[in-house]
Amino acid sequence: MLKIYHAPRTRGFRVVWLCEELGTPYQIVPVDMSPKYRASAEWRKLNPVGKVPVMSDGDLTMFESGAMVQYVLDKYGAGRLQPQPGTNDHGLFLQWVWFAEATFSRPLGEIVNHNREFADNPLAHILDEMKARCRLCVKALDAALAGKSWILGENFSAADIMLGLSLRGYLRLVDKEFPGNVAPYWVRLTERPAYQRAIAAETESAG
Ligand SMILES: N[C@@H](CCC(=O)N[C@@H](CS)C(=O)NCC(=O)O)C(=O)O
Repeated sequence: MLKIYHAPRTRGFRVVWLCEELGTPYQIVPVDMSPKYRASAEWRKLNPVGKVPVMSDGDLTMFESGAMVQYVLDKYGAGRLQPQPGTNDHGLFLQWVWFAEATFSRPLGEIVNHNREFADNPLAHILDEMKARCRLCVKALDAALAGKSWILGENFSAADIMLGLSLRGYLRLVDKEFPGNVAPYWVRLTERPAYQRAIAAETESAG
């Protein structure tokens, strides 16, 4: 069975949610998020830079949440939740998957790291700059979602899962609500039964 080494509200939620959407069996293995544990030799063996998540499937062990999502789609998706590879739609799917992590989640993660590492003296102008980058991502999403239910149109895909986790972080770290088309998109995402099951599984795993 897939094992997802995960801590609440972090990127492993993408894989948990995807497994819930696909009906793929998985188990959440809770991770101690303390910097001390993440720097330990035990954890660095699984993730060499001390981050979460990690996923294992038999004798395969992986880090990088987007790569895990793609692996699960390709191995267990049977064509669901991603367009046919090699098509224009798949190109746009990859664009939004990568945007969610490489462009949007990056400044969100840096806000968390800055607040932790410089808790005694957080630099407001640095935090403001990172928040501005996050708001620009939400503005891009607002424009891209015009007239659509999901980021690729009428079909929900794993790109929405990737983006959904970033939007979840945005609400916690940047602004308490979304503008324009992003607000109803967020409602649609969080009303999905698989999203709600993933939240329940995450909460239960945290004890
Ligand atoms: N690109 C990586 C980023 C992993 C990442 O930054 N994870 C965060 C939690 S969501 C973390 O472990 N942060 C702790 C740190 O960077 O010190 C992925 O998608 O898995």
